[in-house]
Amino acid sequence: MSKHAKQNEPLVTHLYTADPSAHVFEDKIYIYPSHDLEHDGVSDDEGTQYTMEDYHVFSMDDIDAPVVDHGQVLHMKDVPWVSQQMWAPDAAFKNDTYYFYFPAKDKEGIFRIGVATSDNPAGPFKPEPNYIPGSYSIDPAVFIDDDGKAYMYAGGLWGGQLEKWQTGKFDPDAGEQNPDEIALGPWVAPMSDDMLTFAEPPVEFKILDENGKPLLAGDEDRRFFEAPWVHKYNGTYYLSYSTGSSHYIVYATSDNPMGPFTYRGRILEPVVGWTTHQSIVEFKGKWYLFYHDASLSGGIDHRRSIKFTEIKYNEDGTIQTIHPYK
Ligand code: FUB
Repeated sequence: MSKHAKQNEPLVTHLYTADPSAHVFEDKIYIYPSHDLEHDGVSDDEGTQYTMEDYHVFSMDDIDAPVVDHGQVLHMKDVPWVSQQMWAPDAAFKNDTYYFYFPAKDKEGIFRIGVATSDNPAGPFKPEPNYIPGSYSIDPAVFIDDDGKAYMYAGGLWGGQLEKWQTGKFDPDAGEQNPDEIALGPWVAPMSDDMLTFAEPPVEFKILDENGKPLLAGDEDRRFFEAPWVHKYNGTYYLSYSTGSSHYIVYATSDNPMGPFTYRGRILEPVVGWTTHQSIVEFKGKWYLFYHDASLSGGIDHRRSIKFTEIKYNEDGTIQTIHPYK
């Protein structure tokens, strides 16, 4: 089943899809989203409503071409360490291999990040038997720099459990930060050459304000919540992310892929639904934001649809804010 891709319209209508990570592989756009299941179960701050179990991969030969569903590429039952909730994934290409990264809860109910491989960007993907040692929380995004070095970024508050790792160990009782504490940032880890493990343990990095001071936890319009994504434009590293409770996609920049990053502004105003999650990719000389909203399901937050729109940079490198329904 496929329809022609159109900006700001659902790219997929026969399934609910979210958290699109878009990449250009083999001259096409490949999209690696989550797959929202239709259910009427519990909805809470832990994200229990996101009971996803598998992944599909989609591709577009061009920006207005039909969207092709390559079918189920990985299912929970094929991953020995996973107990539930296969959330926002990403993919990368190196060593003539396609790597698919996905977060899920392990048998202890702790979010970890797994990896699966294929020789085809459309999968299917064969999972490694265990999660990546040292990985935790959700929303992995892998960025490969011009020198070939790869970095994984990840993290997400609340249901994503990031605040439970503040001591370096998982504390199931750890609660939210106080508003005047320095906000928790995402973590970054350089990947080993085999792309299956970390070359160095994950380190948290901060997002700074215009005066070089770390953003505070109470700064909900700007502080990191989830969905980190890094792209490079004119030699600068751009970290985009969701602010969660205030529902913005914002960005921060750095001259170092390991951070820290400085907050720069808003990319996407709130969409229909609680969550917002993005990726940014260059294709044929233009830049695109892939995102999701819940308009296809009439606003049911765990039945989302992936979309895309073009983004524009100003001369100074800032990104123009997108109003998704204007
Ligand atoms: O799709 C499940 C979770 O919702 C993702 O991991 C978050 O980024 C949010 O979109």
